Amino acid sequence: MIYRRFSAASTEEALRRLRETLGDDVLVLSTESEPAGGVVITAAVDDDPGALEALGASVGSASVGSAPDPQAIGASRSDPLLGLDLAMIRTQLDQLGQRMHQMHDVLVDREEADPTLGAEARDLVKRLLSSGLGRRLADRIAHSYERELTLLASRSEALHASLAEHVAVAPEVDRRRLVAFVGPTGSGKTTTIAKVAARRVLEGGEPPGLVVADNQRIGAVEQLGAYARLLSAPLHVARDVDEMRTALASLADRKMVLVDTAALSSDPAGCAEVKALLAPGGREMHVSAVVSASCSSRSLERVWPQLAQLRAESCVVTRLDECGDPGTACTWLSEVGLPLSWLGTGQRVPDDIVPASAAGLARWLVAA
Ligand SMILES: Nc1nc2c(ncn2[C@@H]2O[C@H](COP(=O)(O)OP(=O)(O)O)[C@@H](O)[C@H]2O)c(=O)[nH]1
Ligand SMILES: [Mg+2]
Repeated sequence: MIYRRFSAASTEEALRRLRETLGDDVLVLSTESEPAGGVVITAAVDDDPGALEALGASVGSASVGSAPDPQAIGASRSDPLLGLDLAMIRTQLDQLGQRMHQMHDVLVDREEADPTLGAEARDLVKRLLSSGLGRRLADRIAHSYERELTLLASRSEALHASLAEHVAVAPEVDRRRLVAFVGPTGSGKTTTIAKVAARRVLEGGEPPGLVVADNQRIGAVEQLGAYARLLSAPLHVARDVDEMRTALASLADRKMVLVDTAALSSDPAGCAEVKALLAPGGREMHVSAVVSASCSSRSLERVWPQLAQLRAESCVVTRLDECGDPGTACTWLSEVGLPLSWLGTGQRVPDDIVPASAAGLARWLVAA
């Protein structure tokens, strides 16, 4: 993310200047009035402006669109306004991350293994812990694994069965007609909708109806609109409850309708607004959380009350490709009792999404 502050005599003027500088795909973080008059807008923009185009270009193709090299981006950026050397900060964060991993490994090795587990199950615990899974959950999975090994033919079957017992999956979400995606900024809501919609079309299904209920992100309509055009999917904008009612009524004959929402932040008013906008969907509306696998357990815990308020029933975990450690998200899901629906494994639309399954989890959690 690149952050900028724009001051101007009026909000309109500040917005015009920030759009001229950063383009349309920016996120307004705050608008403050100056004591002496005028306003200051703080905005953020993804530090990979080419990503959206790359995604758009790859719809319908199996091979186009690869993730940008984060090192290259970091090395080429500095922020004169904030006086930050972003490349240096990135390097230091990388080094810090590596040291934390080393410390984590040392601690895991020192932890007392459950003496009731056999050697193979203890080894499984170690592998689960190193992909970020919580100790208690890892122990429970390992106990199930030992039991399943005595019942099932192969180790992988035993592993899948033990994972399925403790981390719920809900792959049938894509059979729901009306699904809204909610979650923090940049978690991948819009991209997930594009992936799900594009998969549906590539499988020969009717293009899903798309509804943008995101008043917060400048360019939100254009972002989903680009996919809607490519997929010949009807797109509706719902800025308020009446528009949502109208949008849902005109999409009533669609077999699938996907609703994009504004990002959840620490401001509870934002969550209340999302809730009000989704209300016309009634009981038919399935609410799916979208969180990034790179989120810390603290940020997941922080966002949970809002997801619970919105009655999230399942969860998409994105950015497995970047994080490689889905254990933190899985532990949180099992604690809050939210089933996993899809795994986001990259930026490409629609290739980089897989319905959640125990086998898929095993691949990411223990490379099995
Ligand atoms: N590497 C990676 N990037 C992703 C994934 N899902 C989304 N993104 C990227 O994350 C950024 C924010 O995604 P977006 O869908 O706009 O997030 P939203 O704010 O929740 O709607 C975009 O650059 C996406 O390409 C994923 O699974 N892996
Ligand atoms: Mg979005």
